[in-house]
Amino acid sequence: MPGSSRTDVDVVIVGAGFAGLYMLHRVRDVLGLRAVVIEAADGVGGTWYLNRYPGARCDSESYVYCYSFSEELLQEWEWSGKYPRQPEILAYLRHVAERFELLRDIRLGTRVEAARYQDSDGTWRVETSAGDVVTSRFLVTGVGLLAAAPYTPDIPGLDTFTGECHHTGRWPHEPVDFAGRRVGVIGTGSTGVQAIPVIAEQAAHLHVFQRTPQFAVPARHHTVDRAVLAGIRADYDAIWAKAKWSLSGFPWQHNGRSALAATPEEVRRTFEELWEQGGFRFVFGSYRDLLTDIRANDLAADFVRDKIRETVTDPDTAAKLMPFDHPFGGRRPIIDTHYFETYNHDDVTLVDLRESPIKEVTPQGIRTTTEDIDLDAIVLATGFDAVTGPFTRIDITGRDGVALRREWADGPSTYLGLAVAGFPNMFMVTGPGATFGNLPVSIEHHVEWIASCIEDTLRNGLDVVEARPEAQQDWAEHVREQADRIVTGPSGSWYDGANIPGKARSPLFFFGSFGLYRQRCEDVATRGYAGFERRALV
Ligand code: N01
Repeated sequence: MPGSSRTDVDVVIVGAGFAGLYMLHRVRDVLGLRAVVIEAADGVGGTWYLNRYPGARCDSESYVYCYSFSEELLQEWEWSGKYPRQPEILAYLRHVAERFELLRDIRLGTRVEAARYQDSDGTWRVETSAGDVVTSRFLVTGVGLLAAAPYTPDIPGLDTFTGECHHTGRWPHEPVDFAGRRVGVIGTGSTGVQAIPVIAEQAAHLHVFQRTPQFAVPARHHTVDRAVLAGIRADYDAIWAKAKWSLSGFPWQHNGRSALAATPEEVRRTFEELWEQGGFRFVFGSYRDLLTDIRANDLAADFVRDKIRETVTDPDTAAKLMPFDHPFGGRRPIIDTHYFETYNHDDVTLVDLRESPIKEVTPQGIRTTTEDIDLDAIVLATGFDAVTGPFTRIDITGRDGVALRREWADGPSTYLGLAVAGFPNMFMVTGPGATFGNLPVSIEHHVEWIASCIEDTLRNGLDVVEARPEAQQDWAEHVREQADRIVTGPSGSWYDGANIPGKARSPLFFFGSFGLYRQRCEDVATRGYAGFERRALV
């Protein structure tokens, strides 16, 4: 594959998480291009380097939360449990970086501050926090959906708090000891729900500050039985084939039936079985209309609310924990371990912020409209400026000096979540408008698609590849149609930007299936990268 000596490298890759590591391997070791990864953190791992909060664990099953591109890697890595904890995933990604000799082309501790497309010669100038500039033909972002852009709400007095205060997405590398301390956790999304039971075990008293109650399904975490693992390893080809063409990146589908056609007893039995199995099967391996027909969805929502009622002994607390304002799956489904049970402990108190909102943080703790709660530590599990935030933190300018931040001010628009009109030779791994689900499956797909597009462009002697505005417009409409089709679609969470005050609200994902999306990307490639303009520079 011909590189070009006009630039420092052929490809600059931003971020050294799942996406950046594989992208580097693909363009450097498979295509033979010169590439560098630039990563702000001091280690590889992306999300899993940064999110070290107590209880941090993946909620996709370990055997599919990994790369599939290397049979040797699949066969040699031993997962310890059904769901991998953060240190284990980080160890896995470090292993990948070492095994494929990636580290020599990764610049750690260096932030990409700006990336500017040069109209004159069709190259990118990437400016880093080290004060230098790297030039390249292609720019590929592997900035992730969340971790690069933690969100801290603007709560009056937060900076006056004299105790310890940490955002879960920027957790210290040294252990934080909550033993004997009064702790407050703000936020009950996936992160808070994972952290709360673990912090409750250590703290003298835990106050949970909840604004929106959430649906959560038990994980049923357990260690992996060696015999089960051997079976999985022997069957990996079939497992990946299923996952790649599935609804959401997992190797199973819904049961093909409508919840509305089943008797109440059958529905109950099906839900009970899935509840016992734990994890995302309850969401994606259940009835086919669970996420598309509000009447089917209500059956699942009622079932989960019943479980909360059964689990939480104090009826008043149970009532506060039950969501009624959004459909099941309308926000990102949460997988928990002993979350609702935690509220049965005497030293755990739920503060319902809808009844008594936070007025301010004081030097001693949190003041709500009804009481002062003294705390030694505050944990901000308050989420992220998701999907677009990691991009808008970088000053990216495309053709004619147009800023990506400005282009996306009213919500992002992309072609397939992979490219943006006006930003030639820039590709995004899991950009806005792509699928959302078991992310390593999306990431591998994107990396391979992008690498093939670059390869094909260079092989044809072309210099520039750019999404056409009309193709982008069509895709944006398709994304919106799919979001509307899902009755549980975005409803006031990071899924559509609603969690960030002032952020434009628009669907940030393609809510059609992974299979549908993969097919569309394959068709585009087969038709000579239809919807892209490719040209040689004269
Ligand atoms: O963030 P969130 P997260 N006052 O935005 C609350 C992934 N993830 O970090 O709902 C009081 O979901 C906010 O309240 P409300 C996963 O995709 C994956 O938990 O806006 N509360 C909410 O409760 C997940 O979806 C794993 O009313 C305030 C919480 O903070 C995504 O990360 C594990 C507030 C934020 O919830 C984000 O999850 C963990 C305020 N001013 C996370 N502002 C895996 O297992 C915000 N909140 C792979």
